[in-house]
Parts: sequence; C-alpha cells; structure tokens
Amino acid sequence: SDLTGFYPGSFDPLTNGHLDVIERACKLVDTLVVGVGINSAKKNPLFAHEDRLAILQQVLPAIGKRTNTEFHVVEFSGLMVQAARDNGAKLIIRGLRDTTDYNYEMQMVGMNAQMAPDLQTVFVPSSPHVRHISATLVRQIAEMGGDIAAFVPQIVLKALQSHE
Ligand code: COD
Repeated sequence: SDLTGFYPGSFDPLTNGHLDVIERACKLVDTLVVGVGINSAKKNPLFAHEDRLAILQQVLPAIGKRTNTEFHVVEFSGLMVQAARDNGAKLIIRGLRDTTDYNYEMQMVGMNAQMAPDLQTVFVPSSPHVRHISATLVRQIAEMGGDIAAFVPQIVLKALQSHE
C-alpha cells in the first residue's frame, strides 16, 4: 500500500523546524506532498512562492533518498483539506510546538474533520532543538539584517543573498 500525507505550510522561509517535521513525517508515510499555501492576506513575504517551491524542490530529494520517501512539492490556494484530497492524501501532517500551536491546531482539526471526515490530521511534535524556531521570527530577524544561519538550511541563506 502507498500512504500519502499532505504537509501544508507557508514555508516563508523554510526553517530547520519545518525540516524536522518533514523528517519525522517520512517515518509515517510513503509519499509526502508538501503544499506551499498561497495566502494573499499575508503581506510582506520574504520569498515569493515560486522561490519557496524552488527551495523545497532542492532540499527534499536528499531526504527522500535517505528515508526512502517520495516527495512532491505543490502550491495550493484555498482549503488545505481540498488540497490534500486533490493530491491523493489521507493524512494531513502538522507540526506542534507549544500550547499556542495546540489551541489553533485543535480548532482547525475540529473544523477540518467536519468538512472532510475522510482525512485525518497527524501532529508531529517538535524536536527540542528546533522547538523555538518560528518562520515569522526568522522573517523578522532577516528583515532587520540579523543572522538567521542557525535557523534555516544553507540554501535559504544563499537564496537570500542572491536576492540582495
Ligand atoms: N517545530 C515544529 N513544527 C513547526 C515548526 C517548528 N519549529 N515551525 C513550523 N512548524 C509547523 C507548523 O506548526 C505548521 O504545522 C507547519 O510547520 C507549517 O508552518 P508555517 O508557519 O510555514 O505555515 P502555517 O502554519 O502558517 O500554514 C499556512 C497555511 C498555508 C497552511 C494556511 O495559511 C492556509 O492557507 N490554510 C488553508 C486554509 C484552510 O484550510 N482554512 C480552514 C482551516 S479549518
């Protein structure tokens, strides 16, 4: 059997926290579809969604090879349950850091479950060493000229440099 999971996010930028979730999700599914959500309400992105897709497409093959997982990177707008279905996924993967995540995620789980009883959300708890990492704060640090090297994969740094 081939179990497919859908991992939605903004990935602006991709962080070591996202990568930790991805590594752990590989132990649960055969195929992982990583969905870059296009949310026009989120202003001032650090990266255009094309760049976020390109970054994921460059990072994931090595993880896929090592963990024997098939990856697909897609962009989506609209509901994550619809995007999960469109990509043949039965599981939605979400990372869980703290009670702030928990409260918000539990609301989404509840509403998603009523909209899409055919799908299950699976929470992946953060590893302690990346638990504090938030893309929002990384974005702030980068915008203020700080060093984000400890929080993101190398390729994000390179992409940022080529932006400037
Ligand atoms: N450790 C563990 N998990 C982490 C970490 C970390 N350090 N950092 C991030 N994560 C997890 C997040 O908890 C989340 O699960 C995922 O990684 C992605 O995080 P982000 O911040 O990149 O993206 P989000 O959570 O802002 O999600 C963006 C979406 C595109 C999914 C969202 O905006 C969206 O469009 N949702 C679809 C609309 C919808 O379906 N609405 C109805 C829901 S009921």
